[in-house]
Amino acid sequence: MPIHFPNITLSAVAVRTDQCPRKQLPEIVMSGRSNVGKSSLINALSGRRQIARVSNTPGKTRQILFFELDQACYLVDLPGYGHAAVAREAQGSFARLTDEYLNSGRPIALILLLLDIRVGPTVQDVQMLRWLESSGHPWRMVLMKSDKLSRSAALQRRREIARSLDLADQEELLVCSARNKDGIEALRAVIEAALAADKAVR
Ligand SMILES: Nc1nc2c(ncn2[C@@H]2O[C@H](COP(=O)(O)OP(=O)(O)OP(=O)(O)O)[C@@H](O)[C@H]2O)c(=O)[nH]1
Ligand SMILES: [Mg+2]
Repeated sequence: MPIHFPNITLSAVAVRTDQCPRKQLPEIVMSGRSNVGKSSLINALSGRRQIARVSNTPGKTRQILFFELDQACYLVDLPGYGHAAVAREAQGSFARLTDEYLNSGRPIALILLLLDIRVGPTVQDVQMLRWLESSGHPWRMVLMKSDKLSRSAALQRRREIARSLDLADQEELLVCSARNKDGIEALRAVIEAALAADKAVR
């Protein structure tokens, strides 16, 4: 069934995993470095300008936010990791929350790992990627802020990033922009496919 993406509401805010929603819906998870555009991507997917809070201040999202999407799934906005401007101590507590969430047996249908297409993978992105590969969860990498590059430069960066991470199929890396909406329709289709696949295995 196609998802009506504008039908989105914030339904839970968790600072501890026992505050995650009780309702069992498949979860589509946004992960990645602070400031990479996780909250912006939720806004772009839904076409709602400010459903998720966006800011120029890194470390804006400090809790796990659950957005219920069209009664079909939750879009999960994780706190970003690894920005120098966020105090180390605070980073530790977000990282713990994220770890607990990812390891608490939630019904995860897809994890999106967002990278800045210009910056490429950081040490923590590589750690996250290796964890994803061993986790058994379906995942996709999303190269954000493509509006900052020409189309040909974006595709060149995609090749370089795929090669540097030993990812065989560079076509699997989605090129996206929350600003000019490049790749957003393709990502909606990826989410719908992940939900269909999830339904088939549960
Ligand atoms: N040019 C451009 N800017 C973007 C894009 N996506 C996000 N931004 C900007 O990047 C900054 C951070 O965006 P957020 O969506 O708050 O990033 P986040 O990953 O949620 O950050 P945390 O909540 O700190 O983890 C904001 O200034 C956004 O406007 C994009 O696709 N293109
Ligand atoms: Mg955020």
